[in-house]
Amino acid sequence: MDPKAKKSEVAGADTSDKQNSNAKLQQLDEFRRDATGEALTTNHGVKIANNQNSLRAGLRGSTLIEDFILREKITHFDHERIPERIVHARGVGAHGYFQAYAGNEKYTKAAFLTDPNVETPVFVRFSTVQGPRGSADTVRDIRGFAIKFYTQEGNYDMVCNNAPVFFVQDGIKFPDFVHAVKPEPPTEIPTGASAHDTFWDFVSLVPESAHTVMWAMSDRAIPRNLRSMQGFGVHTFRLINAEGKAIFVKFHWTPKQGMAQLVWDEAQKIAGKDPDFHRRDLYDAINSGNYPEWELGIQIVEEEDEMKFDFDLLDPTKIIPEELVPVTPIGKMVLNRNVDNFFDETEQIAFCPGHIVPGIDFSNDPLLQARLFSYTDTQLSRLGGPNFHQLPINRAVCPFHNNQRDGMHQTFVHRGAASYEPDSVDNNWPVETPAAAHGGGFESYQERVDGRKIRDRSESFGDYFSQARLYYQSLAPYEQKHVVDAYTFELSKVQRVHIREREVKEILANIDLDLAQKVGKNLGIEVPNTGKSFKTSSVEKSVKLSFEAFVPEDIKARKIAVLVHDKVNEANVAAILAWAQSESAVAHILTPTPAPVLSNGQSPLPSNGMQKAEPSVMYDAVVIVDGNNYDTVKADGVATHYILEAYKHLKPIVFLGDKKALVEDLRLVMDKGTVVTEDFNSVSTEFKDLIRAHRVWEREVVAEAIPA
Ligand code: HDE
Repeated sequence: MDPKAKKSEVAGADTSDKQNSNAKLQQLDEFRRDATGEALTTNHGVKIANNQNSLRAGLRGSTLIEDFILREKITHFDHERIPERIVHARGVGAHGYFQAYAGNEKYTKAAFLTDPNVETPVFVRFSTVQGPRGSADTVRDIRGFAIKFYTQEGNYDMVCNNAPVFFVQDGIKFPDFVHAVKPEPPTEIPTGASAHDTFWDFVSLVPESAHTVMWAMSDRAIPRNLRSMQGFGVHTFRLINAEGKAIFVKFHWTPKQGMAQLVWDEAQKIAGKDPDFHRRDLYDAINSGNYPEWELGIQIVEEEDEMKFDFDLLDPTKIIPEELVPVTPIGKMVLNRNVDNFFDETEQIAFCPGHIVPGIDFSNDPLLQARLFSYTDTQLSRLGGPNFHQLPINRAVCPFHNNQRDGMHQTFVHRGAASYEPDSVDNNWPVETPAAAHGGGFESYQERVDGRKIRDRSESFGDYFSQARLYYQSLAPYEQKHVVDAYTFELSKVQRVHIREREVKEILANIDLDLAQKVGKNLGIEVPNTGKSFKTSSVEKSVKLSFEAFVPEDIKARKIAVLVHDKVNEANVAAILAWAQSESAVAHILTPTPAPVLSNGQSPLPSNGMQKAEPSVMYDAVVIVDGNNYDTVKADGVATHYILEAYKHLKPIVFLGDKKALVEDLRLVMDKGTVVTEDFNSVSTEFKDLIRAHRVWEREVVAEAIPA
């Protein structure tokens, strides 16, 4: 056979997302490599005749140093790793586009935010903060949500998190915070977790962290998937319009998919059963055409209103409650194409909050100011030199020219004698572009600055507890319970009792006495009945802080486990599959072994996976299908555990026909998420609503009796 006729499977080329393109993806096309039909060569193009053996002095002799083919291959291999990100090492990314809504000119002159006819290419990278590159996806942690917009006016990076606040107020404390949360130096334990002494030591000594720690102890820190998370710019930024007028803004990303969380027991189990759960979900959703979408919104504060709040707009430990300033939608983002190569794209992408374009500017938030320095600096050691902007994934799609030259990994061949400016040798190209209302060069906003050089913090940053309390008070009762459980779990892992006590008595008691007493009771720490009286927020409850405010309209890409055994009722299976397809949900037929099962009509039903290998924790809902097989199912520990675990994790379960008896036999308590019926179609609408709501929270107390 002609070797050239052999086809290779170019990564993912067969998935429909690969048909989506944009200016950035076309630029990347120039760099894509596909060896189909090509000869194996050295890096220098010499064809290799034998890739099986190194060059030896005799059949059983030593290897010869002249074997340049071996040396080149091993040398390259030896250097295949680069330093992982010091924080946010574990991540996953995808391509997509951003499209502005009409009418944003009054806020900004940034072209990509004002022209609704333009689809600006984006690359988004989601991440956890604490764990290394190989750590599990579902750990309790804040998630990174970094967006690179490849605009025609230059790259703009919006480097967000899924929480709107941060642990410290000043960048000078960031290394302290990160050292405290990272694995402890003597043991390098724990991986991907904040449940250890040094984290709680630091945060209990630094009360400005109280608000963000509360977010980290809430369901926000265990998202069900990355598609169901909000994103926040955290800092206050500025937008500047064509007339030069500036406004303060906070950026918000709201997922069209709604919000959904894991339950803690489930999160821990997934970390073992499928540590790649989140990245797999994102790849799968995009591969199957369920493109995740977010709406970008801004909270707008006029410059003259900067001081009108009971917190400082420059303090990154504070939100602006939406009751005070609503979110104005300004555009949408769709992720519609997976990467071809994780390392080349997701690992090598380099974000920096300092990458801005005309129409956007910074504020004086001292955390942001330190970030402006840190990100480019970290790329120098991570990506090996000052030319990381030339890596394909980092290149701007608009022209970029200057007199910066040489350096490690220079990939351009610069022409001309003048690499300085001004010059009269090359006619002074490239030239400056004066600032203008449209298409001009970047000009910093001329903020008036007046003050003494001082190493101190403004008193207006001094309120640490009122918004932590606001957050707690805004949660639904079951969400509050999760917060209590999370503090209890984490502090139970803290060995030094004085640290536990300090967190409960000096932090939690100042946030909310009830919270402190509940956590204290669990830990055996007495909390006196008198709290200190600290400032309270002007807003008592902020609706958008609870997951309750984000129930999606559809169940696209939600996953349903369909448990079947031999002699299953094929009519119901067909009904479930047809319904799931019509809802763009994912239904998997899960069988006792990977072999097909035989239905009651003797037809073979192909398996999408076996029940043991695709546990309930990977699904959002379960259906156990009827058939002439009750005794087999009842005696099958995998199947019954499947149901018990899904019930424990508050998932909607449909018991069809004879499987109704499992409710009693497994001693489950009936509730609205425990649906029994003969005919699947008769409950499909009810089931959809349950899956939209995602969990049956009212089951939580009863489910505590289920061992897991
Ligand atoms: Fe980062 N952060 N950060 N951070 N951060 C990094 O940059 C840093 C902060 C965030 O997917 C690093 O390229 C400092 C806030 C995300 O590649 C590093 C301070 C927010 C990502 C760095 C902060 C973030 C990073 C590590 C305090 C939310 C992942 C590798 C002054 C608004 C980006 C890298 C990606 C990554 C520094 C605080 C979000 C070391 C010094 C606040 C999403 O430069």
